[in-house]
Amino acid sequence: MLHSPVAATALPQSAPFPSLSLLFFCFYFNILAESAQNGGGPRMSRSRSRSRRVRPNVLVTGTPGTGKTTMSSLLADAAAMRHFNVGDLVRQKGLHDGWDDHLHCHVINEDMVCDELEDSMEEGGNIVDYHGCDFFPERWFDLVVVLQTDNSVLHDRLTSRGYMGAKLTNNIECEIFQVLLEEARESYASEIVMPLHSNNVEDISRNVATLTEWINNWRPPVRLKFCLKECMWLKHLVQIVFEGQCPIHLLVFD
Ligand code: DAT
Repeated sequence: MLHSPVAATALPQSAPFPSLSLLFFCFYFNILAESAQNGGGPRMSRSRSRSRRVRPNVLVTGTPGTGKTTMSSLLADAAAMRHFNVGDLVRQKGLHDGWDDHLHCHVINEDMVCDELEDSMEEGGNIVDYHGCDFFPERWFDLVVVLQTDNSVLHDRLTSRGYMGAKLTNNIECEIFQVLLEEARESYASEIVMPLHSNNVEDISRNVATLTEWINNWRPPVRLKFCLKECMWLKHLVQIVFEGQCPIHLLVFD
């Protein structure tokens, strides 16, 4: 039988298993990629360790009055998650830099809020509800829900809450121009941003059911993560299998 001369010379004697070689290089670059991810970017700087959470974190955002707190609290009960209402947390723990007389609200201290939430977020199983989303570390969330309400419905909700003047106008405009949806899409991967209507009680029930199912079906993303020690162990195993003749060039590990 004739053999192709190209094929016969293409593979050096010392490396008869190029696919395994390739595999090891993949592991190596995986390590590099992991370390770059853990240290990369300003929003990753709060913690260098990659999360090992087994339950997801969900951010529920939207203009004030769209129903974040109502929906989040029902969802927390239905899916056995912790609910953090960031507005309440800021008031209760004093995570602010004083009072804004113009907008009649506290000036939130974003760093203090993130520090307060960090440990819980690392554990997973949290629903965070807040009318802003661009200052949280991106790595915290597996799903970002943006609640949306028709302007006339929202207007009635906000006036019955006592909003008036600039505060009322700003919030209605915020909803008209879909500011929170845009902020969410700019701050998180578009595939994890989920806009949901929140006009009536049927919407609440449907949203809670949809999100409960999503949470219960969530599995941690599979990440090929090999540390150098594990790779060396694998190299030794291959050497034993091939009776001391390791066919793989492992220059990157030597
Ligand atoms: P947010 O947390 O976004 O400020 P909320 O949960 O406090 O909003 O709700 C504001 C008010 O509107 C409150 O009285 C409950 C009501 N509400 C919220 N979502 C609703 C919905 N989908 N249908 C009817 N009423 C709703």
